[in-house]
Amino acid sequence: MRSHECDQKNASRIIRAEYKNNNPRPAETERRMSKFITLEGIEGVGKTSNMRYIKELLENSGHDCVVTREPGGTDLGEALRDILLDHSDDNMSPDSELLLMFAARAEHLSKVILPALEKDQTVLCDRFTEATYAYQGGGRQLDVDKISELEDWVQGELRPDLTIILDAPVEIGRARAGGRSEPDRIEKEHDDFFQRVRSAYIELANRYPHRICLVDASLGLAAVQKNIHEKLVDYDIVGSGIMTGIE
Ligand code: Z5A
Repeated sequence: MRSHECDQKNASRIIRAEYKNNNPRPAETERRMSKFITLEGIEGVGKTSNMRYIKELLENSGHDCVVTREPGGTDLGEALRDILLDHSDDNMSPDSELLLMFAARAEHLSKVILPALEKDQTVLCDRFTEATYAYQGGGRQLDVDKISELEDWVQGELRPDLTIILDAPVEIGRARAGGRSEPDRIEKEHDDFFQRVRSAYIELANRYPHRICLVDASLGLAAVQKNIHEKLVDYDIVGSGIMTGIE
């Protein structure tokens, strides 16, 4: 192992050890429901439209849910989100963009995600690190090893229990999102960029099928929700008999 990798691994271990010392985790047998679930996809595929549906399914299945988003979820994270998406800074370097995403994530993990998981709550997050692999890795074509090093440093061993990627052709997502206000700095990218983002998401689902799945988001909303429900059952997050008032 290279010495800087060694240093990073040690730093990560120390941060996690400090967190655990200050916030003792309930014994494994006491932890019943706590899951970390993330929702991903290119713009306009329906993440916002499906968050409430997933939350309701989880709550009807007995999960105590915390709903949050990235970049954002904390005061600092929301301030960084404004900087990241503000189209007045069109010259932000890809490395700065990557580091700001992880700065927001470090804050989000320490203030919101880890404390909720420690309290046996289920965290439902609109985007997480898979978005970084897709947008900064795929879209911006940054070195994936850099992202992986930051992921290990900031998250330690934590990965979502389940990531649902809503997948649809770029033209469908863009058409659905099209009627809204002025596009932000990332939404202003060209179709090629979003094609690479979509391909990176598909590659992630193929590489980690035990924790990442694709749902065809080009279908109508009712069919998409039925498929999301089936995935939550398949991955043992909710029972098959669980319904929502939305169905
Ligand atoms: N980003 C990054 O680069 N790196 C990172 O690490 C992270 C993020 C964490 C955050 O944007 C930006 O940050 C994002 C990636 C980047 N940039 N982009 N592009 P965001 O996640 O807050 O926003 P967004 O991706 O732009 O999401 P969105 O545009 O709000 O889309 P959505 O939430 O997926 O879609 P929606 O609002 O639910 O639906 C759009 C419309 O389609 C709406 O009118 C719905 O009624 C309709 N809809 C939804 N589903 C359907 C179906 N099935 N049929 C028909 N119509 C539908």
